[in-house]
Amino acid sequence: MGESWFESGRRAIGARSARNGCDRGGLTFAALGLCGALLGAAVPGQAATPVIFDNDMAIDDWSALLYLAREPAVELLAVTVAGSGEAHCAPAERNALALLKLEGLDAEVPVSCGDPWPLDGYFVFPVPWQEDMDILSGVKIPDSEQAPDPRHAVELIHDTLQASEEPVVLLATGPMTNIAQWLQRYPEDRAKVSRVVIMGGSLHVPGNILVPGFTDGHPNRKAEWNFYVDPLAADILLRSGLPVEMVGLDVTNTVRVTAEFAADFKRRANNPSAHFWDAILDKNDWFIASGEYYLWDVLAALAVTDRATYCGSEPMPLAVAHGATESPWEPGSDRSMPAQRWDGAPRQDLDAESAGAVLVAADGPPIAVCLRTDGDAAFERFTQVLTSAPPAGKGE
Ligand SMILES: [Ca+2]
Repeated sequence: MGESWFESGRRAIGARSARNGCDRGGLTFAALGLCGALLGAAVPGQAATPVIFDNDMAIDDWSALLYLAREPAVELLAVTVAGSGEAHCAPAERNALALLKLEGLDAEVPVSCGDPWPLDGYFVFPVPWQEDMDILSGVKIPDSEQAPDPRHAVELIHDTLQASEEPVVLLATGPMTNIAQWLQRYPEDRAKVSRVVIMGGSLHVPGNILVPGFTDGHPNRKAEWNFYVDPLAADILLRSGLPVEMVGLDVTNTVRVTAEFAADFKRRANNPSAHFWDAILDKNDWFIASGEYYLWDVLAALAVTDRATYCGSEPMPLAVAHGATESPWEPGSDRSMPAQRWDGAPRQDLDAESAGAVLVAADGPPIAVCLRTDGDAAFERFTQVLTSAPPAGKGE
């Protein structure tokens, strides 16, 4: 630990600028006039967007992380894990660092986890999913030699924002636990945030909690998983007044992963990150065949760089249901959570039937609800970034 995190962060920014290949001398793509043309979103001379990626290290968080690491229009500042989400903290941190190592970024992008439970309630993702996410679906990649950042995820978000000279995009693709805690602990950080892009919620379409073979009999028909697991956190964020863009099931339903997409990706895979993702698709062929797998988090990541294409939105004030109940839903609850919530109040049982449902509020700050997207463009852009030759200066 001979270097402060701030210094390492500055070094990472320099490294990423070189990776982007658009602002260095020598034989770069920029010098050849190809920087923007080859990789689409990056424009020579245009600074990359600084992003903090708060996620829960599940299957499509992995692909979103690789996309962000390779996307020239993104400057990935930090990765924080919502421990309330689909993977457990320790394996999630280890896996995030291993994925960053595929792109040579594990020494430059700090990774840390937050609380391993939601703000309130006892809901968890199905245990078989958690176990599969903890082991990257059984796909082996080399571990990073880097240790996770010792700070709590909320502290890492705060410090990263304070260190950034430019406003930062928060991209959240797990339960909003870390984001809600950060908002309450560091309200002065708001000015440092340009946008909050989230994968979560469903407004005009049914939820996705009921999954045959995993959650049979579940009473919830409205919620999306990230909102369901920590509905109080989602409600705090949507009512916060921050500029939130909600990439929910209304648009992610248009990016269903198909066997045809997987075959096309396999044909184009040409580097370690792409080969990893190809192996994940192979391991999850059953998931693809079920018709239940979508590029949820990837679509939110794409909206960070190209909102016009991926998030045609309408503004409306929203809230998220998180009512308590005297009749808890025991399947899918974890009673090992602390009896107290994050704020010291008693942890409550939340109503499983309504938890996480998105409600149109009578008033309040408007949320940009994404209702239109270009699914074909999303698949192509994702594949293009994951299979493009590394930008000049990239790679060790
Ligand atoms: Ca996720």
